[in-house]
Amino acid sequence: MLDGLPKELKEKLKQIEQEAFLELSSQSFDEKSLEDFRIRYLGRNGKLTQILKDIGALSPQDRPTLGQLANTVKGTLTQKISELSDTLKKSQREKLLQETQIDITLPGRPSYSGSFHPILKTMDDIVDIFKRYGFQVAEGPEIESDYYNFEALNIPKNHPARDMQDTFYISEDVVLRTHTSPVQIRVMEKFKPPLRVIVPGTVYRHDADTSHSPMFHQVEGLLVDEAVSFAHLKGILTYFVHELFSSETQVRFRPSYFPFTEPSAELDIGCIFCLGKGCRVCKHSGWLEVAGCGMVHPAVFEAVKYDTEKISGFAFGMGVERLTMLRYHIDDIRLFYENDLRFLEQFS
Ligand code: 2U9
Repeated sequence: MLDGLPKELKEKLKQIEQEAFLELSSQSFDEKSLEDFRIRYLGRNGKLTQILKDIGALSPQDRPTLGQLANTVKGTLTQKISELSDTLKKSQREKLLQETQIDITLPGRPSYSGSFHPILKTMDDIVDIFKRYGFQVAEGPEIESDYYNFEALNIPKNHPARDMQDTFYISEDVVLRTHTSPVQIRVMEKFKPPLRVIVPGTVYRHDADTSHSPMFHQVEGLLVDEAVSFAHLKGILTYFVHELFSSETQVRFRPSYFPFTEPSAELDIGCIFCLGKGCRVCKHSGWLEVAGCGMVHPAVFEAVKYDTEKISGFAFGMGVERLTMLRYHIDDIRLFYENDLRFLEQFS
């Protein structure tokens, strides 16, 4: 059926087709050489493109048949190139997957989650209990004036109680606070009674051994109102002990002395380890000291210009390290500050 068409073009087309398919089957291609091949045959100046142009110049009778033949060759070649290109891409993808393969049978790395430091945990637990009794949280500066840390709390200069406190002096009138009590003075200066405040904070005393650290934490409380009595103090602190330890825990109030409270007492709880039988922790007394407390001294109220005829109040203070050591049976205070993860992880 191709008889009568310009022989040379037909022969040339056949030759190009043969040549192209021979090349395709005898050579292995990569992306670049395949693209070169495509350009050589099908590019703007490619061999096949050239033939198509030549066919365009044939007479209208000869053009369709040879044109159809050329288009078939072009179609087959395009299809073959596209197949080869797909195969190349696929094997490239597979190679990449092989190289970047993840071994899903390897054991995973554990993820560590942080936790609250036991001191902070105890401090929060204590504060939360008092919040439920209507106390509000107050905070204040760790660097204090002699006035707020001592004078306003009925501890004048040369008072023997200043020796009890092992103060760090920054200058003659500026100290690192030895207790959080100056915060309650500042609160009373600002607000009128009735008042219920709970004051957690860091304090400093020049003291260090297995149960004392130069930096430690306290929670102090203050309640001021009309007709507040020692019975209220006993009631609230007994409830508190039952919530922080257990409802079975025994309490006792033992007379003591603090310059800022009168009368003053130490709060003891029945030993939580031997339940009062006597052990090493309670030094065979059956009791553990957990807080100090008392009725606020009138001299303290006078310093903040409260009317001592109208109001009265109670205050208490506790060392957070000591309570945490009791709660978790820790026998060396220094463990709290080393930040050894093996220690801290036990509280997560
Ligand atoms: C004001 C008036 C009175 C706070 C109090 C204690 C007793 C007490 C110690 C417990 C262990 C300190 O951490 S510790 O060493 N605290 O014994 N604290 S009464 O009394 C106040 C506070 C503020 C205005």
